Amino acid sequence: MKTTNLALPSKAQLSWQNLDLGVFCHFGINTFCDQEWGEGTDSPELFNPTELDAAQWVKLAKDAGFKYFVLTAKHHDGFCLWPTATTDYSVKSSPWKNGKGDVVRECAEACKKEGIHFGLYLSPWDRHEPCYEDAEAYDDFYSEQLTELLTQYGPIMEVWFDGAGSEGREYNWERMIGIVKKYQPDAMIFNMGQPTIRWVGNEEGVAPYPCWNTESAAKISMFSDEKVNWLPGTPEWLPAECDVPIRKLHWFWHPNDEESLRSLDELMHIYYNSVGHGTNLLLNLSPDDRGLIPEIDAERLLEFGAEIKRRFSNSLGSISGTGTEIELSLENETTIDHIVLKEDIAFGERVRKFEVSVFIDGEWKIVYEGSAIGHRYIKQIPSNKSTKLKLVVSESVEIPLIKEFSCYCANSLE
Ligand code: FUL
Repeated sequence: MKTTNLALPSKAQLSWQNLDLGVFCHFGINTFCDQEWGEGTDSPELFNPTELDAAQWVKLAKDAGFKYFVLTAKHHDGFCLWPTATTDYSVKSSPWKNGKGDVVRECAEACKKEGIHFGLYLSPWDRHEPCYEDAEAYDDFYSEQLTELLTQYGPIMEVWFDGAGSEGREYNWERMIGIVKKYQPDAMIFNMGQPTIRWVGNEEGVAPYPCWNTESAAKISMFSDEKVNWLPGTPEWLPAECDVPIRKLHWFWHPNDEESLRSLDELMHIYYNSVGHGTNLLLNLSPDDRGLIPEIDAERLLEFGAEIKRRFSNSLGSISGTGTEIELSLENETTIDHIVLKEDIAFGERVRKFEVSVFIDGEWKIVYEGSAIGHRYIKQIPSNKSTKLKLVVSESVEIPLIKEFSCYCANSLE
C-alpha cells in the first residue's frame, strides 16, 4: 500500500496511543506546604508522609482502568523524590524513612507489580538549584538527573518535560534527547526538544475537534504564546496528550479542598473531549500529606473508570472495513445513542470528512457530519431505534481504512 505522503506513527507512538488513559501524580514538598509552586526554599524537614503507600496510588490507577502512571520526580521547586547524587535537596534530607526512602523506586516497583507503564516528570525549571543561573552548568546537572532516572528504575514509558517557567530559556535539548534515546529509546517525549507527543494546549482536559495527529505547532506552556522550538528530526506524527487535574486548578494536594474535586459528569465531559477526540488523557491525582490518595478522590476515580466501562464495553454492533462506505447492521432493532469510529492509524490518518446516517422509519437520516476520525472518535448522537447505520467518507487522503465502526446505547446525559 502506498502511503508516501502520509505521516505515520512509530511503533512506540502506536503502543502509547493505544493506552488511552494515564494517571499523572503530583507529589512533593508542595504537598506539605499548601502550595502549587514552591520557591525551592522549603526545608526538606517538612517532607514527612506518615503512611506513604505508592502501591495504593498505582493499584487505584489500575483498578480504574488506567494504563500508565507518570510521577513528578522533581517539580519546579527542585525537591527530588529520589535520593539523587546531584543535590541534597531531596528525600534523603527528609525525616521520611530517616532519609533512606525513594518515592520514585516505590512507584516504579508498584507499576511493575500492577503491570502498568511508568513515566516520569522532571521539571527543567529548577527554583532551588543555584547552578540554574549558569546554563551550561545546569545542563550538566539536569543531564545527570535525567540519566539517574532513566537508568535506575527500569523501563520508562514517558518523559514529561514541562515548559512552565522555562519561557525564553534555552536548554541543551540535543543532549537531553540523546540521553532519553540512549537509555529509554521507546519512551515518549513530551512537548520539548524532539517530542514524540505534544501538549494539547490547555489544562482543561479538552482537545479541540478535529485534533489531527500531525499538528506541528504547539505552545510551550500556559504562560506564554511562544511556540515550541523543536529540534530537527521531530516526527510529523505527533499525537496529543490532555493533562488535567482531578481537583480543579490544583495539581498538588491542599487541605480542605474537597469541593474542587471534579464531578463524575465533569470527568465524563473530559473523557468525551480527550479520549473521544483521539488523544490520551493524563488525569492528575494528588496524594495527601499522609502519602495516600484521599478516599474521595479514589472513589471518584473508580466511579469514572466504571462509568467508562458501563458506557463503552458492550457495543451493539461493530464492523471494520476499507473504502468510502461502510454499513453496520444490527441483529435486532435497538436504541442507539453513541457511535465510536477508529481508523487504522498504523497507515496514517486518512479521513478528512465523513457523515454517519442511521436508518430510521424506512429511510437514511444523517445524524452526524464530522472531519477527523484518527485514533478514535466518540460521538453521542440523538437517541433512535434502528437496525442499521452507515458511514460515508466524502473526503480522504488515500483509501479510508476503518478499524472500527461501532454503536452503543450508553444512555448517558453527556
Ligand atoms: C504546569 C505546571 O506549572 C503545573 O504546576 C503542573 O505541573 C502542570 C502539569 O504543568 O505547567
